[in-house]
Amino acid sequence: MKIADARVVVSSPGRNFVTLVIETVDGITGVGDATLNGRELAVASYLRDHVCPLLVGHDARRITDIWSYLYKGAYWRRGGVSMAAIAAVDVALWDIKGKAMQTPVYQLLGGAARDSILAYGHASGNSFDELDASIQGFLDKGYRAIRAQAAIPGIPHTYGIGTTPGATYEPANAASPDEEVWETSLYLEFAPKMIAHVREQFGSTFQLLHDVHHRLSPIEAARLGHDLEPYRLLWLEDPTAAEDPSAFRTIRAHTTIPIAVGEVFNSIWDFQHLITERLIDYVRASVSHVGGITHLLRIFSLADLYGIRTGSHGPTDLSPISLSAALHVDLTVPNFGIQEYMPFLSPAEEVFHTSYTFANGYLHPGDEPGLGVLFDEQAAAKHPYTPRYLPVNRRVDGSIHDW
Ligand code: KDG
Ligand code: MG
Repeated sequence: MKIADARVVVSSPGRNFVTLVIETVDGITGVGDATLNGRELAVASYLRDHVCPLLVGHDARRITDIWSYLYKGAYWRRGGVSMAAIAAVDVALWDIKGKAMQTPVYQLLGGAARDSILAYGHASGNSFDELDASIQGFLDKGYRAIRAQAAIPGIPHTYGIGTTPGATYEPANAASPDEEVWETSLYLEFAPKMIAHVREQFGSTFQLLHDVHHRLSPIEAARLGHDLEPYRLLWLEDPTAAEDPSAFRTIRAHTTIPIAVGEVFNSIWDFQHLITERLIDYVRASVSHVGGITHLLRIFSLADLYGIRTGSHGPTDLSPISLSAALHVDLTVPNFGIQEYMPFLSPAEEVFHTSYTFANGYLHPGDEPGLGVLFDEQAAAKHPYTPRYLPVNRRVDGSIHDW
């Protein structure tokens, strides 16, 4: 089953996506997601110029061999661009294998270890009233786990707030990066009040999560974790800039709040010490940023040895192909925790036809052969790439802060 062709489609149905299409000589097509928000064309070039030509003639069934060929063969290790490119190849090859064997990918990974996949949605508001309405909207749709973010008084454009209650949050909507304002002291005062408000309003009827988005120093994060302990969060996400694993020793020394980290990581090596020193509780890896299903499984297996659960990244800046791939993995791994879920912005559904379902707070990847995603290249062509960037953060004194 040799690879006959590999091509890259960059489209913008609501937002930018980079899609890899691999075809075998037998006429089987597989798709992979190579989207790296705000740096889409770099991955497209990596694939087009350096990967697609190398794939032709390889046996599509040898997924692990092709993974190692691209990872070790490049000599240069890891990095967001390279690992997104390798992920797209890997996921497309799993899709091909499933289609060739007429079975959903999750069956190839050992079969279902659970009936369905607990999902969390993103509630947000510019005020507590708006946040309450947003949370109620998610509860009405059946969600059992909800992330809560609210606008910090005194700071314009807080991270994670939809433009209208219930609307999907899309930060990468400007042709050049928007500049947002950040003030840590205001956030540290506000966040515990916001989380306390949610628990007072709704009790403990659902799992509650919160994303700090990398903005605190280790000791600030430790203080926040301590302040939030009474509210029993499922997790506190990305409390500090993730590249310094030693920060998590400080956090752990001061609080028992569960910590989730990893959406910006690229490989098992980024997670190694966080997992083996038990410094985190949830692995937030993104299937399309850590080299695909093959490598994600290795990370999840290592985490399982240490009692750490999965919490795959699933925002709308990964394409529906990534969400589908994550769901096939979620259904099978013993240490599954929770899956992030954001409904896609229109008109993504016209380009990516998916088999996954959401009901009563749970997702399922469906039982179509392969990943269960039909990518409509003609529909994609109607939505050409448009440059869009994530915002940058400046502190009130004008200096750059983590976004
Ligand atoms: O492109 C950046 C997003 O993926 C990120 O801001 C989303 O933090 C995020 C989350 O938890 O989904
Ligand atoms: Mg996050």
